[in-house]
Amino acid sequence: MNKTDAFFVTLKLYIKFIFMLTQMLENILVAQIEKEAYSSNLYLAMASWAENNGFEGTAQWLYLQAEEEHIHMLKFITYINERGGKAVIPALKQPPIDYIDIHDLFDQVYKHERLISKSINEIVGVCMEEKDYSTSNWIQWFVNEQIEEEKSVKLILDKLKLIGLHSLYLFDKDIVLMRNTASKA
Ligand code: OFO
Repeated sequence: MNKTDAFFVTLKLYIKFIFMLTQMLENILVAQIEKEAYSSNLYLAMASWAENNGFEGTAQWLYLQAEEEHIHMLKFITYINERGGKAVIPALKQPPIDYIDIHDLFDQVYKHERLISKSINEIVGVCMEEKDYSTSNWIQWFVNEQIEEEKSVKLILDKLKLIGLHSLYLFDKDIVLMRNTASKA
């Protein structure tokens, strides 16, 4: 390593040290890695159930959702490491494999998203307690993302309520379209 490289490596380490996460924030962000990873696995399990029960559109929606959750997990991993923390990759419990019907499945999605919103809000709370305004700023993306996700799942649940057990074929065809429309809005 030449002198210039060594200078920049030291500077990078110094900046990392100055802006290091507090232990409390690091712990709660690491805990969130597990929640995002579990969300991804949960939606994969749901997608598999949907595929096995003839809901191909719903399966596609859930596979895309699982991918998004995986990306969320990666965001937490890189942020923790960039801020001088240590991202830990967790072991995960197995998500449920059976659902009563499509209504039950989306009920579970909604409940799960509400739990995630709660934990994101808890992170915001810790940012305030620890006066870490950079992380507070960074986590806002997730606050907004949760608002959008809860909104889109609520819309699906409302649709399902309206159609009851009829027209599920059309619902299944529509659902991917609903996702595309929401992401363009
Ligand atoms: Fe459900 O979104 Fe991740 O955070």
